[in-house]
Amino acid sequence: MTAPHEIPPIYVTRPYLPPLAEFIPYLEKIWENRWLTNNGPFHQQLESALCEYLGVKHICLFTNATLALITALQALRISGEVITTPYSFVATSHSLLWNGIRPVFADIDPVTLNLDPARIEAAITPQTTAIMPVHCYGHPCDVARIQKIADDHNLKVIYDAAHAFGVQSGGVSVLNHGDLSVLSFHATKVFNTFEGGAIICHDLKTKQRIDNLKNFGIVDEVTVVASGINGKMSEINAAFGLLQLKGIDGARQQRKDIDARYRAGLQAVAGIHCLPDAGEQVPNYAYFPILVRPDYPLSRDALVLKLRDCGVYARRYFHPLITEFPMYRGLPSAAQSNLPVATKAASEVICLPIYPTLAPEQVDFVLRIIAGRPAA
Ligand code: T4K
Repeated sequence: MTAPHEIPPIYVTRPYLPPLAEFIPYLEKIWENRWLTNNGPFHQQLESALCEYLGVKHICLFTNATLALITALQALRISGEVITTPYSFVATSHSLLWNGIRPVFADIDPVTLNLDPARIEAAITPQTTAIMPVHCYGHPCDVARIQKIADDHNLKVIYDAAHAFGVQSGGVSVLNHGDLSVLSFHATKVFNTFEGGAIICHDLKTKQRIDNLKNFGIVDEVTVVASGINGKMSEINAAFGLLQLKGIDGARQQRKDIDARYRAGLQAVAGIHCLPDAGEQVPNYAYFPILVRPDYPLSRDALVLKLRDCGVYARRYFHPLITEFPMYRGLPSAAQSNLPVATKAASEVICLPIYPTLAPEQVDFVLRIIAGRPAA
């Protein structure tokens, strides 16, 4: 089946962009202020606006989530071993290596594809200092069990919440769990500032330490107290974030509609498994992963190619597992035998296109390819 000529490529995601004309007044203001970065007025406004929208106490904006993860580990003085998931984007574990920390990979839960708390507990050694779980695809981890393990073993918890913008669980933001949470505002995310990220923390003292670490460790003109990085968000990125925030609820509703259309359309397709829907939680519909099981007529990779031939650029997030990359595969915890659930998920997953401007007819087109039905 080939894509009709008028159908442009359908990517796994497209950035949500408000009308260009609405951004011009923000640019004019930046030109007028001549304040381009280093905690400028739009930066401060975005921090306040996000605290309110997300329902969190403190937020520290960053250039991207990778630098935010690296800084979060530094802020809590994490060393030794950190337990994390192999089923994520490679930035999660790279942040550990950048700090000289040894990643210890634990397997994931077969239903949520998030770190399995029982496997976290089993991976603890005297060198373990922290846990770095990922709210994969924006689905909340088992935060209560992870906190109990952390409390029992005196460990810190840093959530890689790159996918979890706006997600709530038990009536509160999922970002309020753990010691720190890190968001990504990359172009491919639910809320984007072109590039960007943030650390969420719960007290002012920690915010001050993080703000200091993202500004070279500078305290004042003559005092540098740590080997901090340059992780600051510029005024252009912050201004774009403020504009984008105005339309975010509408964009999330459009994602929700697409999620529902996929679920209904895939219900009867043998061999295609969708992850459970959000139930009582407030999700953000960041991704739409499906698992291609053996009773589907094609292999996962054959379906990816078939979609691509039709102009649909679905992605295999997260294949390969992080543990298959050369800088990790020699670690004992990276062995496939330690990670059977993650290994299976990575061999079955396809993330289907989901973004606010994806039209219902485009969703139906993707569904027809998967169902093996001829074009309408
Ligand atoms: N932790 C987790 C769990 C993460 O998933 C990520 C990032 C991070 C940490 C680190 O966050 P940041 O440091 O990036 O803030 C993408 C993103 O680059 C990456 O941010 C994201 N996770 C990861 C899951 O996906 P790629 O290599 O797949 O991106 P790329 O360039 O192939 O883009 C995917 C599709 O998106 C394209 O086919 C088309 C569309 N696209 C992309 C861009 C950049 C656009 O339409 N416009 C664009 O500007 O990694």
